[in-house]
Amino acid sequence: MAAALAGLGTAELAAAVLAPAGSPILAVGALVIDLAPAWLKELVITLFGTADKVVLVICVALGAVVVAAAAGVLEYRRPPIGRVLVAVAGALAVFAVLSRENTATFDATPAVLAMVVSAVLLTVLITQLRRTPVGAAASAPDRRRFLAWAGAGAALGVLAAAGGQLISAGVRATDAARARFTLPAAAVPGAPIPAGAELDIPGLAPLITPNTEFYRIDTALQVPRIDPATWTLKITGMVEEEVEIGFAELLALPLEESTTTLTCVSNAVGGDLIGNATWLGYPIRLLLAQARPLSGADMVLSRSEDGWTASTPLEVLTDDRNAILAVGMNGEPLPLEHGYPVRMVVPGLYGYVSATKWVVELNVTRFDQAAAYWTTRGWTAQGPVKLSARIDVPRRNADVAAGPVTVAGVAWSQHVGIRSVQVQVDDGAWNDATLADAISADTWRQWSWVWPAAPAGRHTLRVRATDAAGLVQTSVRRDVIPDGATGLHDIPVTVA
Ligand SMILES: Nc1nc2c(c(=O)[nH]1)N[C@H]1C(S)=C(S)[C@@H](COP(=O)(O)O)O[C@H]1N2
Ligand SMILES: [Mo]
Repeated sequence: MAAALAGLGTAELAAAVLAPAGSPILAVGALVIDLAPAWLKELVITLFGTADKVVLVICVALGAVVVAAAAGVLEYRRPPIGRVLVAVAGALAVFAVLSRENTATFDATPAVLAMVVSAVLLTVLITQLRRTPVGAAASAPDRRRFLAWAGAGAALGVLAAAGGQLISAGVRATDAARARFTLPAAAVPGAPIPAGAELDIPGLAPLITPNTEFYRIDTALQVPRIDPATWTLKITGMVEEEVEIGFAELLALPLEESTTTLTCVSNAVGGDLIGNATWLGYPIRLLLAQARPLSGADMVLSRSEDGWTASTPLEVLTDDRNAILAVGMNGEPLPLEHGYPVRMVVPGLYGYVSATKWVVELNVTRFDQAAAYWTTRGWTAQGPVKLSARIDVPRRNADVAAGPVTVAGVAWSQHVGIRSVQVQVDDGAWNDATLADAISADTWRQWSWVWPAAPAGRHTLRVRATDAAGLVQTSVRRDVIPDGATGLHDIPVTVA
């Protein structure tokens, strides 16, 4: 285990200095993400939410420790099987690195280094262990030498890994470029946010979600670090003319501001994988118009720098909704984890079929000719956001005093809009909530209702929304797979 720690730590340092995509642990983790079935991904998100990535890295590291322990025992009992195991693990790491998008042979250097350092130290340690007589006292010289080497190897690994984190060169360059970049002003300001759009109710989700609180979902174990100076977006495939645009050219176009709610297909009823932001960007329909899609095309497969893809109906990107290539989020350059330098934002579609972060290509194609990342893993090819509502206040299991109690939350039916929201107590009648003003049909809408809370005891509060087209939210409970959850959000509360 000390030998593995020394090897993997050295690899982290080498990755930071030489090959940012070369971390063996992160590459194996990324491979696990790509191979994981939809149910497992769901389970991990349900259990750990946005901490899913930390959990994965810990699992891969624990896996490495287990393999290392096995290699140690085997090398002691039946050499060279331990070294063979190290070589197999190293080959797996090399394969994982090379299976990533945009990696070159050179990126496998840290994994090879990890293998060599681990194998050499393993050999040294086992040799010393063999010299130690069975049952030797802890103070025997050979035993002490073995422990000193093992300790030094482990310490070297930890120090190297920590050093790697500190000096991660690629990371710093992108962060500095983002820090220098000031967002251009909007040529077309967004619809003003009405004063009555935000209710002043403690505990209610803010109308605009601050960037730092915005949910994050993606397959990128390592946030792609893109140098905006080299970033380009290509429009390819079934078009009359391929178009390529760089970052400076994009910023020089008349950018438009729009407030749009973004939500994840994995958002369970009542869940928090949803946020609302004011985005700055350029309409995708105008870029597509330059490329002139061929008749017969019905889908745009957008691709990120790290090879993730989304399938968006061409129609949605060419109609008059605010489908944009976004560069700004709530007045700031896109945060790195939300897609810097450029991402897509498309009102009315779940993120997995529309909201490509770190976007570099729009491939105009057909649904019967190409499939996106999640479509090949059990999710539907198209994913319109479902009408839904959530109770934020009171909290689940809250104790409230008898008398008037404010019940409040948000409701959304993107690109259609919300007509009404109703609240039910236990199995009673539906009561109309008061709606806050709408920003647009593309954003969530806050609502509130005052509940004359009585009698004392446990009660269930339930919410349902009706969209602007008259569709009433269904009470049928369906899981998030394959195209988004349905059912009504309810919470238990106790009246004192
Ligand atoms: N490159 C890339 N873009 C991506 C994803 C991804 O895994 N990779 N995930 C998508 C999904 S499933 C969602 S819900 C949204 C989430 O965007 P956010 O993390 O900014 O909230 O991003 C989308 N864009
Ligand atoms: Mo998602």
